[in-house]
Amino acid sequence: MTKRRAFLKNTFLGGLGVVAASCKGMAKNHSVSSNPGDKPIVISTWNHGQVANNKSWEILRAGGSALDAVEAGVRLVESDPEGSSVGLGGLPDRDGNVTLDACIMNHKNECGGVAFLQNIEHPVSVARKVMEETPHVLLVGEGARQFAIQQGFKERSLLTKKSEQAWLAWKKESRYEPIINIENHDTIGSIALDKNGNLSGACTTSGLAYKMHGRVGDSPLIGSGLFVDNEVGAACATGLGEAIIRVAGSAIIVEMMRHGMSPQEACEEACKRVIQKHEDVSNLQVAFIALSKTGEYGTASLHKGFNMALRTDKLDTMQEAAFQLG
Ligand code: SD4
Repeated sequence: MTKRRAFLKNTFLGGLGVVAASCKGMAKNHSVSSNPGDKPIVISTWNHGQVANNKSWEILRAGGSALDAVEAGVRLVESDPEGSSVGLGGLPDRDGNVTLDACIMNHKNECGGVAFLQNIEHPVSVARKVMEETPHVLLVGEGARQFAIQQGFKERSLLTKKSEQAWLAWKKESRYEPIINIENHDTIGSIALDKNGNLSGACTTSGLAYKMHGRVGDSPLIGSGLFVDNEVGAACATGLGEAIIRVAGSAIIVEMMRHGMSPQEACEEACKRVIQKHEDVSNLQVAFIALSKTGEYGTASLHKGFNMALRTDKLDTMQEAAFQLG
């Protein structure tokens, strides 16, 4: 750790009334970490993050921008009909509608998002259009759909036979009980640092399966599902959106990094914050990934089971997150 980082970290933690030692040893497994100076680099959530990373890597290796890389990467996952929590084939809400949330943010703090969007396969690209073509940050529902059509996106049904059958089976009992880590393919969040040293991120999801109609999670919300500050670093979240929003998960990670924490320490501290703010976390999963301006990375979750895909010039691998609860 640099002297400056150590000084900033201790000052910041002191201000919070937290001792620096509390960051150490709180995770139940080893800390993943860091690789300063290794760029380009891309990190993404869950196993399907490797699919996204491979696409992003083609762009990054050729000298392309982090923004183009993360968009292209997560689009592949949006189009995979086997993925039950993103785009095509995503499990619907409790009334049988597939509703999508996504956002994107670049190295200039420009950002765009869509929420509660239906019948458009690539919400992340609509989010990018919101960022680039409108004076706004977030469009929702019917307005977002109309905007997408104006921008040339085609409508299609995103409910597949498989996701419809799963919904019909769920409807027999209609029990609304989100359960953690049932399947390892969830929201895709991706963060990249390109050859020019610029950071960007993207996040896209169909949200919680069988949610209330109209429910929006953290994934389209800048500061919750995703945050990028090119001077410092970027973070992205997955898991129960309501819990992530309550602590502004991605924004606080970037702020903690600004004040001297490593991406790993900041992700762990954000998990700790979620635990502090909830009475019962036994059935609540939240996970974060983070990347610094210098190419250090980290990942942490509340419960065991979350993993992050990592791609650099030397590495193409999955990393288990450090988890807080046994
Ligand atoms: C949401 N955060 O809509 C998303 C879902 C998710 O792992 O990431 N699940 O709350």
